[in-house]
Amino acid sequence: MPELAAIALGSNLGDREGNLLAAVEQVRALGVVRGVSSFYDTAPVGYLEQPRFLNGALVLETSLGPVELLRGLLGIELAMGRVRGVDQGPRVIDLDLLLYGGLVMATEELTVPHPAMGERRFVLEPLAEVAGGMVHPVSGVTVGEMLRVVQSEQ
Ligand code: PH2
Ligand code: MG
Ligand code: MG
Repeated sequence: MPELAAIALGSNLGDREGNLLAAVEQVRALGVVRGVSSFYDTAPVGYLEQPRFLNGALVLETSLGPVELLRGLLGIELAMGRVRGVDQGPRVIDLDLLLYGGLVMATEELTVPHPAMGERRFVLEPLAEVAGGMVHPVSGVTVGEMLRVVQSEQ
């Protein structure tokens, strides 16, 4: 049974828009892309001494299991030349698995839902465009409602 997965995209090195578009094309190898958000120019959060990001989100219908999907996303990051440097630091491409249907899991390799998604406007704003009705399986709150909460805080 295929599942709907929500994936966040970010880039703050090189041709940011080209990088996000190339990543979307490569994600098509992992399933059927059901929606791609607009891209948002955002100030860096966390580690501040780095260029601004371009962030987006997509919804993927996939028959891959969650860990296979995660490994597929990491493979795209590597193929696009991502080098692991400073934690939270600059990157050509970052693909984060946010939600995988209603699955809740936490292992060393993968935690879904993504633990920080509810605090990150740069994640929720694009995600709400393509998956506003998706429900966070722990809180039971929709993505659209989560966005309204962070908008009222930030
Ligand atoms: N990603 C981070 C750290 N900080 N800030 C913005 N605006 N966008 C990001 O994608 C981002 C960040 C680590 O993954
Ligand atoms: Mg990230
Ligand atoms: Mg990441």
